[in-house]
Amino acid sequence: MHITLEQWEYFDREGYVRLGQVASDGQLAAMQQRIDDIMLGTAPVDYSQMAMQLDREPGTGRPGPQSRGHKGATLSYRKIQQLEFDPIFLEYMKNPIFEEICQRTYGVKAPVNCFRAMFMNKPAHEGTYLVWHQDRWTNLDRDPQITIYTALDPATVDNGCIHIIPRSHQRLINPSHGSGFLTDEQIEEIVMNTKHLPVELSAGEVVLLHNWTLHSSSTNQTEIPRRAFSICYMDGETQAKGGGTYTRIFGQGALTLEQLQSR
Ligand SMILES: O=C(O)CCC(=O)C(=O)O
Repeated sequence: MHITLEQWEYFDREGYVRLGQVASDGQLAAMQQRIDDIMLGTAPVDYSQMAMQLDREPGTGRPGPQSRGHKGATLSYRKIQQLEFDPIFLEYMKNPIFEEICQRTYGVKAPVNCFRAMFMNKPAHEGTYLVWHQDRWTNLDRDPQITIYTALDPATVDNGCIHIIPRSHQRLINPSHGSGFLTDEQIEEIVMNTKHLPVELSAGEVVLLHNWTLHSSSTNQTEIPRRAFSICYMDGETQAKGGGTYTRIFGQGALTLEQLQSR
């Protein structure tokens, strides 16, 4: 599988492009099972490495803190990060088509790190509204360019698929916000007057997103969970203010599955 010239042209113009099914059936099933096992606390992973956030904190009804460690056996997690420390997810992240995308973006021999490998979930009949934003972070000395977004379940408007604004990747809307979120006024002015595109996906389908493409997502009105795996790859030379260690995925010094498994 390769990205065609037409797909690259489409991505450059629109700020996203659909890549179809990338994972094999077996790989998709393994990721679906593994993420549930991680949530249920039964996966052979180092939970102290992973940031895990409940969709609703008991007692408050709001999302819980995003902090390291397991928060209880439930499928109602909102977000789980550091999935690069799981061999099943790491293997998927190393797919040659993703390497090809990184090489086109960051250079053929450039080292590429994982900025984040994140599970985003809208549990059945739950989920939280995610405000319109661009994926960028002011603590980094350069912006990551690409996110590979894989549906682990069918994603529909009714179960809270992401919505995007095509062609919004040409400029930063709110450069002073630490993580690219829009103000209420900007949402009113830009988002309300522009056509949104719901990105409905089948399980296993992948969309490549430019990090500056505006996106948002809503709650889940159905009994079908909306699980997704989002990988943001960044230039391996990126420096973070205050330090920060990131896992090398492609290029010299890349973490191998064997190294991960022998930890
Ligand atoms: O899955 C979602 O609802 C949002 C994900 C997101 O914001 C991202 O992958 O950057």
